[in-house]
Amino acid sequence: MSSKDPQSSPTADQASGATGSGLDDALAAADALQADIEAYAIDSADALEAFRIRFIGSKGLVKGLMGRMKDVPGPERKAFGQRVNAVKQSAEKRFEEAKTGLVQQEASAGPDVDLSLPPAAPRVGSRHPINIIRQRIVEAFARIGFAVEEGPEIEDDWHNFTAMGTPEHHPARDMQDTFYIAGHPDRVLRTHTSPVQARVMESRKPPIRIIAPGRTYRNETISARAHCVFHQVEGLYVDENVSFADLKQTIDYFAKTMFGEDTETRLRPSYFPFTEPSAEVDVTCLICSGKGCSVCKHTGWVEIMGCGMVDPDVFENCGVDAERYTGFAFGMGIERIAMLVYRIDDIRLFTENDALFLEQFRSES
Ligand code: 2NM
Repeated sequence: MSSKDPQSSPTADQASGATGSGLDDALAAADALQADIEAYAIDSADALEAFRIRFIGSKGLVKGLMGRMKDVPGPERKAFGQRVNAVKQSAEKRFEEAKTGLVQQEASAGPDVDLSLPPAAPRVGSRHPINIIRQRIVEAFARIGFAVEEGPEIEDDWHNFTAMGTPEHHPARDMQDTFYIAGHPDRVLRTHTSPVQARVMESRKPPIRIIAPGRTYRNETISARAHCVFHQVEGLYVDENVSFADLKQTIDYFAKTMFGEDTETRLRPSYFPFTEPSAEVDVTCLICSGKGCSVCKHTGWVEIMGCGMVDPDVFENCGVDAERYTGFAFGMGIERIAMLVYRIDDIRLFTENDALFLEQFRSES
């Protein structure tokens, strides 16, 4: 055992041998062993265990020194016994001190961590799909000179309804459709972002070329297709000689930028209180490219927005000279566009904050 120990020394090993003669030899062996005990390097748990086996264990060198008792003449055995005891105690003391030192060293080093390793990649969140689509819409219009405008979500009746051609007893104002602020009959949660455009027209002279993205509210029964909180992007272009052809070109540019160069656009006549004429915009189905599928209900077309030429009454309400200026406006639901782009079949997913749903948009952030 001792020959395998890297710290074994020939001097100490003699302590276990019975080659010496008399008290002097035995005491010399005790001194050598004492010196070895003091010099032994204990810098690890393994070294501590090796120390214990070598010196204190049942087959250790202290035991071996004890075996020399028979070589010591009778009258001197008591003194030698005391010497062996002192050696034994010093070995045990060193053992305990080294053990305590190692435990303290370990505690102050903390958990078993390799501080040279690079840190684990931080888990970052992903952008919300509504935000991703909103930004893509905004960027498409920014490229052709539209500036972003924002406004309050709590609106007054004038900007949300009256100025927009929705008079006092219009069904859209019904409690069933609109959230009114309790105790404030004149205040509503905006039902569209059109009041943002109304405020810009009131405060600024044409040319006006803006888009108004933002959160809107309608008192709808929540289902897979409808929610009471949703998002819109509306656009407005007012200047001299703005025509329906400008509207068509702008819409066509947007559809191709948003959904791909092969996308075609068609307009169907429609009605809005704030535009005349008004139209609904369809694009060739982004899923089947017009061949027919369940998303386009086998028509090859999907509706993406409404638009029209701003009604002169709306201009007059907002202080724009309707004799001099014309303009077009459009509006779309961000949820609707996001559902088409990402093939999401339930609008409620946008507000549930299901981590597995949201994580799917990580790569787009
Ligand atoms: C739509 C459809 C058609 C619209 C009109 C206006 C304003 F303020 F200029 F009169 N803003 N947005 C508009 C026109 C919105 O959403 C489906």
